[in-house]
Amino acid sequence: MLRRRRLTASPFAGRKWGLARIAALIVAAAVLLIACTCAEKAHPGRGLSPPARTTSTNAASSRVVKVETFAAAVVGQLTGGDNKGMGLENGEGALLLESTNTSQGGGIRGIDTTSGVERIQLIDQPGRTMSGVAVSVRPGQPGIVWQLTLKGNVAIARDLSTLVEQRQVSYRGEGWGLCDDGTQLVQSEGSMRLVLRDADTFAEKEVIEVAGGWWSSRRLGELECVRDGERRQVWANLVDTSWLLRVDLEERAVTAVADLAPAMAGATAAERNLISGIASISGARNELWLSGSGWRRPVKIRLAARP
Ligand SMILES: [Ca+2]
Repeated sequence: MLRRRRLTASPFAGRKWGLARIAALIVAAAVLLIACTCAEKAHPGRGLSPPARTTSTNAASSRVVKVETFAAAVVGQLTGGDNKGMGLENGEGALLLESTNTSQGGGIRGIDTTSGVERIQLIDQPGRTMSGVAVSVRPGQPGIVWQLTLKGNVAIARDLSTLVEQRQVSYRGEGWGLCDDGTQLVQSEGSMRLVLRDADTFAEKEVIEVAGGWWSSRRLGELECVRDGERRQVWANLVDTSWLLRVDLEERAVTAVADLAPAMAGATAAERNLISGIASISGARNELWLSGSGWRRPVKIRLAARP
């Protein structure tokens, strides 16, 4: 009773208890603050607003690896044809296919590379400017010749044997170069992008941004798909230059550049910069058919490594 009274009667008893509680609360708050600070360091984004949603694209940037440099020399010339055909492409047999644009309209023609004789000519696209040409051949399926329109937003699918139009497919953007790498179509559109497309439906599958070198500010024009063993590659003309770029489609990288100027003796600077057609030659890895203002007719060139 006495002790209870003494405790309760002490003038400092209640204040001590209050101070102890305050001290305990301060310590607890300090511990909580330290814990929160540590947690924030471990998870910097915790407690913050979620980052803005990023736009998802299917564009894959190309890489730059060791780049070979080639120089071109003329080793042959067609006895027929002219330098105006666009989208040169290897057709069936020794036929060289190219887009034609006449006052009657756009079309396609096939020139025999051995005789230089024009074996087929169709002018069936009035009002359209035709550009890139690609040949798509798959086992067990009829071959297709795909042909682009420069600004018509329409691709023409033709029978490989007759070149007669079978159907049309619409697409967005401009159509410049086109080729088939054996698994898909590769299209350029007047930029540094390569558009990969399904070879049967023409549907867009993926876009490759070709960047990383002095060519980054240029534009890709005419294309030609080639194989180096199992590697799928594409030669592309750099618009308004006399240079070709080789892009490895599996590495997503530029692997070579080729200077065509040495193969255009007598051409003016402006003529050297107008390349309109590139076609591969079966069995000749470093040889190509080329057409452009630097020659009167399509020429066969050989690329040799420049030291
Ligand atoms: Ca071509």
